[in-house]
Amino acid sequence: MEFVQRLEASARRIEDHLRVLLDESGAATEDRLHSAMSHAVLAGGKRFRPFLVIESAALFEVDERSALDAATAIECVHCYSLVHDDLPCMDDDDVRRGQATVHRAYNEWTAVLCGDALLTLAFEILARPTTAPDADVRADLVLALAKAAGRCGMVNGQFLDLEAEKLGKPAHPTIGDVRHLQALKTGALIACACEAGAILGGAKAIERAALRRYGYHLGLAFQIADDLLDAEGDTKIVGKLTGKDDARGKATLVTLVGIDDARASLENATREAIESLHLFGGRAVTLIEAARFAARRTC
Ligand code: GRG
Repeated sequence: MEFVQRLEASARRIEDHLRVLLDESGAATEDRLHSAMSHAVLAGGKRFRPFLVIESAALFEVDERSALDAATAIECVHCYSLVHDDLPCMDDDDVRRGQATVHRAYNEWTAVLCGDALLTLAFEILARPTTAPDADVRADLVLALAKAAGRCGMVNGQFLDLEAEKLGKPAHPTIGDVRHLQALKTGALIACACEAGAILGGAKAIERAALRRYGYHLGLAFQIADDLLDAEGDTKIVGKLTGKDDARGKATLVTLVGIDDARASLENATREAIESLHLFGGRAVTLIEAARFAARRTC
């Protein structure tokens, strides 16, 4: 199967599982919160992070249901972050995944609570014995996701991003500042998705570290590709407004060093990601293709 077909097939499985877990979470009644959560999680999206969980878990022959649960939990965190990022007090976006953002389709307080509910649902999923029978494995997953999503991970990256945009701090961001911010905002959750498979599979420390390193470089590549899409992409294909970074004077690798050098950094990060997988040999072929996909994506 071609890589893109494989990614799409995995996305359908994640969506089916998201539907089941949303209903199981006690929100089976069709109230507006359930509806907002469904709007946030079921409206498309590449499902790239859950794909990484499933493919990294496949390296260690992890049970399918466990991998699917952990993958879905990480997608819930990703979807929550998008809902909150789109809020008027943050990035103030009207369109996400080609449809109205949650605060636009519902209202602001519903969007805040919808994000909160998705974030907590993620940890509820990871804490269930069905996700992993071994309590130490569950605790390890919870710890890894909390660190990646929280104060020293994605939330910190988002904070630095907003501080830069709204308060002009730092006044003259360097490439190092931008890379640090992006590694936290985008890279931490991607690295966690790659590491999750190793945690589920009881991998050796060296294998787990390799997947983390892969995730780190993949996260950088994914973000540079995002910046390039913002600079060059078509809103209709990307599924959100493009050209925003330049309009807002936002510091990204593209705005700091230009398109050509950003492309060179993207190639570099992709190569580093692929090299990180060498100890898995031919078993990592899909993860290698995932790195190439992240670099060349058009949405
Ligand atoms: C609100 C704590 C908090 C964090 C928000 C994810 C995020 C942090 C902000 C989104 C803004 C953004 C453009 C980030 C850069 C890269 C990124 C995460 C893009 C969106 O992820 P994709 O491309 O989206 O995987 P889909 O829709 O395919 O899931």
